[in-house]
Amino acid sequence: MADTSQFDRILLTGAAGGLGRVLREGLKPFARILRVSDRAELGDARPREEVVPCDLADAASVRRLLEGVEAVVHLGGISVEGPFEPILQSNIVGVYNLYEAARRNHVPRVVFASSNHVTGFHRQSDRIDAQAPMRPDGLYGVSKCFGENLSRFYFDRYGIETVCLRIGSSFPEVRDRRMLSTFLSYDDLVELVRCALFAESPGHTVIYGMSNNTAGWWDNSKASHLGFRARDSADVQRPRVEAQVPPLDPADPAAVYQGGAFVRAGPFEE
Ligand code: NAI
Ligand code: 15L
Repeated sequence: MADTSQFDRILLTGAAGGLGRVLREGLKPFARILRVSDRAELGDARPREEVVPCDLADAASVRRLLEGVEAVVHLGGISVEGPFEPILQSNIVGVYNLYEAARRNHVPRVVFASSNHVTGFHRQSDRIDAQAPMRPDGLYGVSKCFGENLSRFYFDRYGIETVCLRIGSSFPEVRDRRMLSTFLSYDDLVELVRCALFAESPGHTVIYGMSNNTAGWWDNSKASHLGFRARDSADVQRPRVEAQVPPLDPADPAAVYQGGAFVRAGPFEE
């Protein structure tokens, strides 16, 4: 895949979500047709779009969803910590269905929205890279570990390339002090996904999704072959955030660990 070429058809799952709405526009230049999917309402198809509703937990539907697709940007799933059953269906069964459908439909590349919560129980005082041990901070993080490991298996066994994006915090603006380290601007998100789609032979690569934040905890040097260069930084928002958001008690686990409040979420089951 050359850097300047367009894909014929890209599938975007989770297209009704927060990041899906951003990438629904942001991916348009890269494909003749963008197929957008979600189990939530997506509205009418826009120019150069196909709208295909689908529940990721339904294997037969997911198999049809990937027909005729050259690349998948997989955002669909539960995006926060919570009870196990929905995470099981959307993130574990769902990602398995997606990779099985990719294998059967000969889809060569997936960009997988993983999460910083795969390593959320590393300390904020640590700098880590993608080879640091997985230390998920909840069931949601565990489900993203499953997705990353499944994608590794599908590369080693079937040659399906995946770039796993361990996204930090991608929102319109920095909301709290932790996000001064984890922030990924929407423009940088689009650029990161572009790099993941067009990189020459990425094989199986894991990269943290963050802007150029001075306080960042993650070293992406082992993913430099993707060519991702963040243009934005949380730093410019620091004065506003520090004026508006009081610091946490330093002993609060949310201030100690990279996963923030996720490390103390739940339990959700009796
Ligand atoms: P979101 O919760 O706004 O969107 C997720 C979408 O997935 C929703 O539209 C939902 O309807 C859909 N979905 C859930 N289960 C489904 C199923 N079984 N079948 C079909 N669709 C299903 O989340 P957001 O913020 O847009 O995140 C997108 C992806 O990026 C998620 O996978 C999330 O885990 C990941 N991520 C996001 C981060 C962020 O800062 N926004 C940080 C780290 C990871
Ligand atoms: C995530 O994985 C979530 O999807 C997102 O909603 C944020 O909570 C983000 O991590 C974060 O760590 O800020």
